[in-house]
Amino acid sequence: MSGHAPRDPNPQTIMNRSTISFSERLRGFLRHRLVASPAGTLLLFVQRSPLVKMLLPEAKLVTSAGLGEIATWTVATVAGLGAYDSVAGATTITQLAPTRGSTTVKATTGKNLTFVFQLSGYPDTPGSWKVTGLPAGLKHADEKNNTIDSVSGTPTESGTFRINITAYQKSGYSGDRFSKSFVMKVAQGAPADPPEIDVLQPAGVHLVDGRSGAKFATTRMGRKSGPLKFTIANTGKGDLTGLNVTLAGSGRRDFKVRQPSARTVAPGASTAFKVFFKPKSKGIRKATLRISNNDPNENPFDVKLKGRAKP
Ligand SMILES: [Ca+2]
Ligand SMILES: [Ca+2]
Repeated sequence: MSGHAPRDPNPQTIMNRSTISFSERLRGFLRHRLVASPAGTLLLFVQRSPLVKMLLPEAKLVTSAGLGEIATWTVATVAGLGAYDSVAGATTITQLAPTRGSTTVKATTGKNLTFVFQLSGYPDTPGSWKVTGLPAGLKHADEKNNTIDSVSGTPTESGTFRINITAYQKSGYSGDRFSKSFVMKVAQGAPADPPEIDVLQPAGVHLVDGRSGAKFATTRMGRKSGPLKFTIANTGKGDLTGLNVTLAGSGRRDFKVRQPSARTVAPGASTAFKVFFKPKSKGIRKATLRISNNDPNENPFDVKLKGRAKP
């Protein structure tokens, strides 16, 4: 008999107090597994082990005659034969929703997901839960003292994610633990509210991405022309974000840009920026004005620039 007082068995247990010695020994074998109540441990073992036929009579024998050594020998043999893992398998974390029983969780960016999971086969209620590997946009409910926990939200990144869930016997992620991995497959969904970029120069003239051009007045080499003002409007339903203006092409050093005053434009709003011609060499100078943005089909938005430099 071990020195400390045994805990009260779970009411549902089939065992009585006379099995505590056996149970304590069994608990010793399984101490790295998620086991709490000694009687509960034995119950799990008896219920779930493939060696149930072998063990159940032994347990009864222990109960009636107190022959703990036989039971201990049996457990040691079971552990040695590799049944140890099947004992651990009695406790499991399963998916309740959206796909009950599956280890794969399917999701789509932009669509709400509620992933519910449950710890079963364990006599105690987990004190705390930990979830790692979630894609952006999802949040762990972080339940306390609950056999059921969940993750919900709207995924914002697509891909395949390995989600690891751990149930802890006690609060603060302590005590015995049990972990389970799930594969979350997040498909790319169409943005519900895309932005729509509209670039105007001069005011009132709508430019076409990759085709339209803007021409500067003839300028002396080394001098700076007057500015051409470009307006960026958002005629879509979602925010136009990530605005950044750069220059490309052979004559990119012959022009100067000032970044738009706003990097994000709300639906129905606009911002503006200026471009100057400051040629370093004579003749016709060309470059491409490149507006980075998050419009689904006009990123980057390109405009051809042209100017003539005189000596
Ligand atoms: Ca567009
Ligand atoms: Ca457009």
